[in-house]
Formats: sequence, C-alpha cells, structure tokens
Amino acid sequence: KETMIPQPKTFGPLGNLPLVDTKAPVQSLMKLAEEQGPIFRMDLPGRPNNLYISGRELVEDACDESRFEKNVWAPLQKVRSFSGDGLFTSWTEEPNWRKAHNILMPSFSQRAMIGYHDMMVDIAMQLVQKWARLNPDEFVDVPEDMTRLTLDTIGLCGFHYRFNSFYRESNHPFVEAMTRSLDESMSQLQRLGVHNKIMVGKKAQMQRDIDYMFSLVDKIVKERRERGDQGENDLLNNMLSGEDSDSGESLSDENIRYQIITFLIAGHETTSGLLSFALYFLLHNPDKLKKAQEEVDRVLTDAAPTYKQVREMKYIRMILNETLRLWPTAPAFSLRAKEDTLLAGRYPMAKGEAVNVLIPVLHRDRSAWGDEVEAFRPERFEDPSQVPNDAYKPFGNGQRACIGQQFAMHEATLVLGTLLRYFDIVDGANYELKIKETLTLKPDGFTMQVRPRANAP
Ligand code: MNH
Repeated sequence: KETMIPQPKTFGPLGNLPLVDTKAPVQSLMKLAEEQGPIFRMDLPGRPNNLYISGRELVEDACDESRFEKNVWAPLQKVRSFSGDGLFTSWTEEPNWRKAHNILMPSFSQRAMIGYHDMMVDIAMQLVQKWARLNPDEFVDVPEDMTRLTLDTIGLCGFHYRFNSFYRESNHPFVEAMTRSLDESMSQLQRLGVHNKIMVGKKAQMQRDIDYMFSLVDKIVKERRERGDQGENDLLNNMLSGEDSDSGESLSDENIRYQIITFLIAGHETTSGLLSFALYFLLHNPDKLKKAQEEVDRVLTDAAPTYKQVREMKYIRMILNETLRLWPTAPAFSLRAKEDTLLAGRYPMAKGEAVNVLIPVLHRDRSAWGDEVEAFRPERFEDPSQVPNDAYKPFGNGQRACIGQQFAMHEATLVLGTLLRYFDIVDGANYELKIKETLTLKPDGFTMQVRPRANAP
C-alpha cells in the first residue's frame, strides 16, 4: 500500500521556493521537517519533486546500500565545476571514484594519523601562541581562527604547503577564491534559470577563481613531480606513487588536482565548524567544560600532546561527537534508488529517484535519542554500544562515507584538548548562536575571550 507524502504550501510557478531562506536553506528545511514530519516533498523551479527525509526508520532504510547509492545532488553538481571527479563529487560508477578510494584509504586510516600528528601539533601550537599573546580585554573570533587552523593543517598534511594563515590579517587568496566559488555555486541553486543567465559578472569571477585554484594546485603538483619524493609523508606523495590494487593504475595529474581541491574544501570548513560549535557548547555547559578540563589536566602532561595522549582524551572525543549530533557541520547528503523499490516498505521510489537526508533533524529523532534532544550531553557517547548508529550520520553513509573522519577527529581532539589545557574560555560577548550556512554550517560572528591557565604546562 502506498502512503501520501506531505508537501508544504506552494506559490504558483515558484512552487515551494518562497519557503526557503536563501541565506539559511538548511535551517528553513529543519523548520519544515518539524511541521511536515519525517518525509516531505518540495517543488523548486527547475527542480521538482525533492524528497527530504529525517526520521530514523526512513534514513536507516535509505542507507541500505544494496538498494540505494550516493546521489551527486544539485549542490554537489555545482561544486563539480572545480572538484570534478574528485572523491566527494564523483558518482560511484565513475572509474576514478574507486581508483582514488583504493589508493587513498590507507592514507586516511587511524594508523596513518601517527604520520600527520606532528604536523597537526605544529599548527595547533601556532594558535596557542597567538591566543597566549592576547591582552585580557581582546576577543577571539572563533570561526575565523578555527578556519585558519584547519586550512593550515590540511595544507601541511596534504602537500607540505604552508598557507601561514596565522601570519595574515586577511584570508589567503586561495581561500578567497574557494569561498567565493562555493558561495556562487550555492547562489546559482537559489536563482531562477533566467536570472542565472544574466549574471555575467559572477560567471566571469567564478572562472577567474577556478583558474587561480587550478594554477596554484597544479604548480604544487608539478614542483613535487620535478624534485621527486623527499620522504614527505603527505597525501600528495601517496597520490603520486599510489597504485589502485584493482587495476594497477595510478591517478592522473588532472584527478590529483581535483582531489587536492576536494581535500581543501571538504577538509577545512567542516572541521573548523565542529571546533567552533564545540567551544560554543562548552561555554554554555560549565559542568561539561569542567569535566573536559579535568581530563586534559590528567592526560596532557607535556607542552605538546603525543599521538597516544590524543587517543586517551575520551571525553573530548565524546564532546565532539555530541557537537556533531546537534550541529553536524555537513548537514545533508542525498541517496538515490538503484532500482524501483519501496522506501520503508511504503513509499514507492522509481529507479533514480532521490531522497535527501536532513542530518540535524535525524539527530533530534526522539525515538532514538530520548525526549531531551536539545540537551548537550556528551555522555550519550560514553558506551559505544548504546549509540543509535542508524540515527547518527554526521559523516554520511557506507562506502561513500567521509574518508577524512579519522583525520578530522584526530585533529579536532588534539586541538580542543590542547586549547582547554592552556586556556580558560570566557563568554565575554554574551554570544547568541546564529548559524551561517555555506556548503557547511558555522556559528556566525562567534567571539569569546581566553585566559591563560595558571597550571598550563
Ligand atoms: Mn568529509 C565525505 C562530513 C571532514 C574529505 N564528509 C563526507 C560526507 C560527509 C562528510 C557527511 C558524505 C557526503 C555525501 O554523502 O555526499 N567531513 C564531514 C565532516 C567533517 C569532515 C562532518 C569534519 C568534522 N572530510 C573531512 C576531512 C576530509 C574530508 C578532514 C579530508 C581531509 N569527506 C571527504 C571526502 C569525502 C567526504 C574526500 C568523499 C568520500 C567519498 O565519497 O569517497
């Protein structure tokens, strides 16, 4: 038996478009999900029949990889103009997806983090030193400093390039180009077809930005090829020398370019948002902050954390998991039916039809998380066997899940632990949470103060 799928009110040829705040589409969709329930339909100009799902049962069924696969949906198709068939924006059946997946998996394993650890510490200590030199009345712009940190970390671990963001007042030109291109890609989605065609200036700017990104990355690859491997343990060396275990082939220079741009996009906005939201939640949950400081005081006994100490900071990791529950910084992904099928046994889906998963709503499903879903409780993640994994998808699903999960979690645990070891944090601006949306989520304009701790190492 078929079941009706609800749809909010429409506005003639605009369909449901007026219900979506162009600056905050995810937050609009979260509200709509609350009103419409765990599955609803949206008609947008040029993009009819968008299905959004956010209930545990529906998402669990759509995550069945025998019947559904990753859908490179509209936002990702836009990003493809600069990330091509890189891991994040390729279809699973494109040959370069599996090839790159096979070649890069070992570079992102938990063990591989041992090799990146010292580079992550290098950048984390730059942030500690910056904050240690602030005067007591000065404020830290949290998302800005976290973005400097995560960009510099992926630059160094990825290909030994130093963006040196802590030595710049404004963004590195690469970040400007990347942010502008991402913004423009997302804006194109919101504009009507005709409107897009007349945005000649925006188009030309985007082309210049893409040319600049390609030229910087191509130069890095060319230089590395020319001077050869000097024992750098980074993603670039692994891509240049790695062979696909299935085909014996290695990656082309063009595909390596797309992967590097992918890591820069996927690898820095998300982790920086995670660290920013975590600090926000700690400011608002003093009892959790106290527990976190007790842990870092016990574990971090030296000036810089060791690999093993990062693994020992269990409570910090729980804080990050709980932060990703409430604000998963990559807030949605999309799946499509591989064959005609029934979703959750009752919604007919034709082959190729897609459902978009609203992760922040899934993470607030009361049947999985209990009634107090808004409460920040890292303890939910204390016992891994008690975590409702089918209602927790901050890193996506199955073989197309985030390849950088261990990287992000090692970096974020290291950084958050180290910051709490060195500083007390103070909500001097009485910051009220406001979320900025790009491809990812971040606390907008979040500032706070820091005080060096007397017992720091
Ligand atoms: Mn990441 C895929 C979230 C950090 C590189 N990432 C995904 C997906 C989610 C995601 C969700 C699945 C998208 C989809 O199904 O369309 N990623 C995150 C979050 C963080 C994160 C929440 C940090 C917190 N990601 C990172 C880091 C890197 C990275 C760090 C790289 C250094 N992510 C990727 C790549 C993919 C991906 C590459 C695509 C993997 C694939 O499909 O093979």
